[in-house]
Amino acid sequence: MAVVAVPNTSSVDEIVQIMMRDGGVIIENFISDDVLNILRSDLGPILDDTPHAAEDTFLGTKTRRLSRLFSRSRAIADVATNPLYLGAARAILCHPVHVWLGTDRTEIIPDLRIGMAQAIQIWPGQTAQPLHRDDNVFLWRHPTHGREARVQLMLAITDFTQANGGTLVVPGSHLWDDERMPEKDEALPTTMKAGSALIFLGSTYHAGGTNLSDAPRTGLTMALDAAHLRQEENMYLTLAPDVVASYPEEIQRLLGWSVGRNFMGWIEVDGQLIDPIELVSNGRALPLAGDLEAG
Ligand SMILES: O=C(O)CCC(=O)C(=O)O
Ligand SMILES: [Fe+2]
Repeated sequence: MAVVAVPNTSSVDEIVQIMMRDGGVIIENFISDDVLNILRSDLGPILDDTPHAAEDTFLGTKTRRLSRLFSRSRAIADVATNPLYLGAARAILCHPVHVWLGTDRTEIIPDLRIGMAQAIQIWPGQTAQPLHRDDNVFLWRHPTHGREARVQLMLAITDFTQANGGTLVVPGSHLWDDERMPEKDEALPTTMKAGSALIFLGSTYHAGGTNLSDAPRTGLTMALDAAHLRQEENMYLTLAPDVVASYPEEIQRLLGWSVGRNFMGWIEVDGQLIDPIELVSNGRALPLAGDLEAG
């Protein structure tokens, strides 16, 4: 058995149908060689200088994780706006809901947000991550009855193989409840050529695999999320870092400068996913400088 792979000429409907049945699908030749080469040349040198993550259970100590990607390669925009990815995420996440505004029964169509983006480079010797669901960040409950929170992408920057830690996926696990434990022997490795991508639901159990090869495996992951899963007021744009820093830590955390055990709210600094409170409390400037010029 293998994760189902389809050509990039498939329709959004075909892709969504497979995702809702299996939890994920591979799209062959998801991006062009040109975009792939730009991603490699923009991110490769930064990854070369990025230390391995320091946390061993989930993030891996032989794994490099690089975020803030929109300030590191403009080609990330081509990944986010790929019509099959964006189209599938819209079809899965943007179901209209109805609310009463006084006597008006108003239809609201949920929007999408990019929830995270990260290059993940698994080095030889790294063992597999624990199987998990990426909608854990929202503490989403299952079964979702079709009400999903997140549509995740894993783009192969190098070839993904069983030997080099190609993402492990448990087909059908998006339908399980929260009592059922995922078993390692239920997972299939994602094998795909560089430029192809796995798209999967936030409710699908998966994990980075063990890299038994002699070269790093590089992937680029991104989440498109239901846009309402956020703070209502955009504190990050309206409060200057020094104003936030002038409040007690309890207020800083309540405002959102914090991370939970469910990984909600991390920032990437020097390859580590850290609690933003660390930057606020030791006076380092936020937001962090990027590597791209604006404009
Ligand atoms: O690197 C991979 O293949 C998967 C990584 C992953 O699932 C995660 O870090 O949440
Ligand atoms: Fe994950």
